[in-house]
Amino acid sequence: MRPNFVSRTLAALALVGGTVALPADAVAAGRTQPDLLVDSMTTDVLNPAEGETFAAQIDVRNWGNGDSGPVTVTVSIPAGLRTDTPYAGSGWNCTVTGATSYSCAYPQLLAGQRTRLTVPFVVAGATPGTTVPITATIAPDRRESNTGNNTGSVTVAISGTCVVRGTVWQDLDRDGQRDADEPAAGPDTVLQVILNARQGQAVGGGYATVAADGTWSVTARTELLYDVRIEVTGQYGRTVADVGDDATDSDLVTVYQTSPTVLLGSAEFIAHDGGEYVVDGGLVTQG
Ligand SMILES: [Ca+2]
Ligand SMILES: [Ca+2]
Ligand SMILES: [Ca+2]
Repeated sequence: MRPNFVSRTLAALALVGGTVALPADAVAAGRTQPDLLVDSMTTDVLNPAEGETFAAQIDVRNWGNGDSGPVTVTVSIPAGLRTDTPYAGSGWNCTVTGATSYSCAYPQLLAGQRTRLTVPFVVAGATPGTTVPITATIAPDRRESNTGNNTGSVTVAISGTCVVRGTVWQDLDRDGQRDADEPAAGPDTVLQVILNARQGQAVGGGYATVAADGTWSVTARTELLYDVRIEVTGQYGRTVADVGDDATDSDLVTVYQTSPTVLLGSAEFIAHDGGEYVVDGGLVTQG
C-alpha cells in the first residue's frame, strides 16, 4: 500500500506546472499567504416584514495557504434596515458603528478554515415589495495575496400583503368553464383551502374555508412562491384546467392525493405586494 500511495502522490504533484509542487507546509514561512474571502451570504428568512428581526449569515473563509492575522468584517446597514443587539458566542465580536454598519472581529483564520458570521437586522422603514442589499467586506490582511474576493452581498425581499382568493364550483357538463346554471361547491364538499409557501426559508401561507357560495380568500405575505391546494371529499376530482376564459375556468392543474380525501393543486405563482391572485376550482364527480 505505502509505496503505491507515495508514487501516486509524486505523480500528481509532478503534473502541477511541470515542476514538483511542494505541500504548503514545506514552503518557507515567509512565502505563505492568507486569502480571506466572503464565501457566501444568505438570510435566515427570505421575506421579512416591517418590524421583524432576521439574520444575515456570512460564510468567511481563508482560501490561502497561510494563516491570517486578526479578521475584521464590516457589514453595511442599508436604508430600510436597522441594527439589533449583536449575537454572542460564535467567536465573533461585533459592535455597531454609528447606525450604518457592524464591525465584527474574529481572532484568526487558519489556512483553509471557514467560519460563519451571523448578524441581526430589523426591518425599519423599507418599502414592502422591494429588495434591500446587505454587503459584507473583509478588511485585507496585511499579507493577503488577493483582495478582489473580500466583498460579498445578499439581497433580502421585504414582505408586503396580497390577497389570494377563488371560487370552487361543480362543473356539471365537464367543459372546464363555469356556466350560469352550475352550483357552488360549499363547505360540505370543500374541506379546506391551503395557501402553501413553496420555499422553506420563506414566511407565509395560510388556510381558508369556503363559504356556501364556494368563495374563499386568504390575506397573505408576499415576495415568495405559492401554490393553492384544495382538499375535497373523496367522490370529487378536478375538471379540465385552463380551458377558455381565465375568468371562468378552473385553475387546478395537479392531483396530490386521491384517498381518503382528494387534494388538488394550482400552478405556482410569485406573490407581490398589493397583488390579487385568483385560483378557481372546478370539481367533477368521480367514477
Ligand atoms: Ca481575499
Ligand atoms: Ca361547465
Ligand atoms: Ca382562472
